[in-house]
Amino acid sequence: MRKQKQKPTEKFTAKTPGVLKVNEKDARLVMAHMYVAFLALFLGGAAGLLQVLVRSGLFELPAPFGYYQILTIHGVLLALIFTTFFIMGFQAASVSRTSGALSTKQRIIGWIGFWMMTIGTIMASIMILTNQASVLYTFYAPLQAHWIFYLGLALVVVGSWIDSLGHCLRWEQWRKEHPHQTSPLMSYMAVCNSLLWFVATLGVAIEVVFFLLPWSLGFIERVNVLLTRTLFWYFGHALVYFWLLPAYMIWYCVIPKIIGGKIFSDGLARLSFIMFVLFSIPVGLHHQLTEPGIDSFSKYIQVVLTMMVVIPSLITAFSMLATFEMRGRELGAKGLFGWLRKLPWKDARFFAPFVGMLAFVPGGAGGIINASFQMNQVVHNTIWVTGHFHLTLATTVILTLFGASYWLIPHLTGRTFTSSLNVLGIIQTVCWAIGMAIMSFGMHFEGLTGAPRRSTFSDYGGAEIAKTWASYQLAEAVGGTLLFIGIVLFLYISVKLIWFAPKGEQDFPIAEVAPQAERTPPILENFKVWIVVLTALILIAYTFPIYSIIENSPLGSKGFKLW
Ligand code: HAS
Repeated sequence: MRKQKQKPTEKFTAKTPGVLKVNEKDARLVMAHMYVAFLALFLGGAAGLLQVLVRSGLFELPAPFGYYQILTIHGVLLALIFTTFFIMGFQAASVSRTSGALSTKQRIIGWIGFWMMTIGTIMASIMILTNQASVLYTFYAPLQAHWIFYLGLALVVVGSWIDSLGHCLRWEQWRKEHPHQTSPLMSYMAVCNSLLWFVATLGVAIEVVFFLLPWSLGFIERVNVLLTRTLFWYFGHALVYFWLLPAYMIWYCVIPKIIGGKIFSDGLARLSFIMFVLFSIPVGLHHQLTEPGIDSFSKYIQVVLTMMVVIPSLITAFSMLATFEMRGRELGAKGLFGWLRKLPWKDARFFAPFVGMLAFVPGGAGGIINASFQMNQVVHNTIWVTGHFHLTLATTVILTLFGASYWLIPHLTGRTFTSSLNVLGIIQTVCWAIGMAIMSFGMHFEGLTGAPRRSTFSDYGGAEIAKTWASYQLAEAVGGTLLFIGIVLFLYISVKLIWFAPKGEQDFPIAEVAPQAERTPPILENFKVWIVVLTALILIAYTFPIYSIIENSPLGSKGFKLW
């Protein structure tokens, strides 16, 4: 008998019987985060479009806007605001779905965090829009922004601590209600990411509260530039894993379900997350390998630790390939790569994250090049680095979050991801992938010839080398334009999923663990042990460089406003 073809609409909305749903009140909290995130995505994306056009020499910004102001809007709104709001909302949904509804107290905590972050975002955005904080998303001293900008960012950080506290409390409650059981994987992962975030943001909190804020208020005249930058990077590299881990939550827990398979190993997934908690933070000096005020041995230690933080990504690559292959073979795939043909290529919920995974192969390899002490001398402060993070953050992570929105948003709003929206989702992914391939590879190759990053258009006084950059910059403008079209398409799909798609029930897919997987070692759930190890690693990596920076610190610098 011929098997009946499944209608796409059913396929994309299929419900798993007996699964938990995100509680309705929690859904409202999550959606509030999504509204801010999507607004930030639109404004930040528009700033990105202007930027590539200006940088290619095709367009001049009308007064009073300046290139570095637009660059700050782009970086702050996309890298800091869009990501933090999306991730906090996504974590709340994941915990509510896998551990059960938040209690009233936990939900109130979530709302307090959300409003603090929103007020902070408004304060920082007003300062950037009125050109009082064109200091880029890394806000390095001695560039000095208005104090309201720093206070706004501090509120975003403290708000996110409060927000994620609610997620951790819900996980803790589940553990008390289910003694001696392994906690739900997705909630556990959300707790790992919250812990990583809390410990990492301590660095930037100290930088802002004790240095930049009093300095911009005029309470202190000078700041130690190297110390503040080191505190920033203590936070800054872990920040990239705070972005990456929600994508890995989706890869490990959701993608296997979408393809009809199982999680390869719960224990391996938890091990990779614990390794991220341990090794994400004591590696910030690899952003400062060319910094003259830090000794080579401290840099060497952190380069070694950076290679450790590559391992959990390799574990993840292995786990994903194993999941795909297991499922493919179950469906009768033959040969070494026959399983590839069995994957659901026409399902945007799978296709978008998969393209993200593919981008992480060159993106991750580029990271290893950056982290290699000598090779960093070639690429540091060139536009290669910008190419690197557009592959990792703006493709691997963002495409995964886009793909997740296609089931998460309708799940929360009580609508369905129809087959026509699915087709749009595939087109959106293709548009993004082509745009990013053109833009990011242009940036990588341009960077290898020494083109600087964080710089507006210049012909560098007619220098020969600058002439060779023109074609790359044109390619970046073409790629960047496609990316903006991708953002508009994604937001169009999201608006449909929020307000206009047909009402119905959309599944929040969560996979089960493969029956042949090993038992999860209980030690992986014992955060006390991991916090002790993490503290020891941070002390080993940072005690000497921080001591040495303070001991040998020069007078410090007054603030500069170069815009
Ligand atoms: Fe990075 C700079 C090193 C990962 C983001 N990085 C940046 C900046 C950002 C950023 C934003 O060591 C710029 C900051 C600034 O403004 O100055 N990065 C690394 C290393 C990794 C890495 C070692 N970065 C990321 C991720 C990011 C991100 C992830 C965002 C989400 N990065 C650096 C360094 C610098 C840097 C230096 C400073 C450069 C400088 O001089 O300024 C690693 O974590 C990468 C490990 C990843 C892998 C890939 C594993 C592959 C997987 C895909 C599996 C595929 C499948 C599908 C299953 C080893 C998991 C396959 C299917 C088939 C059919 C084949």
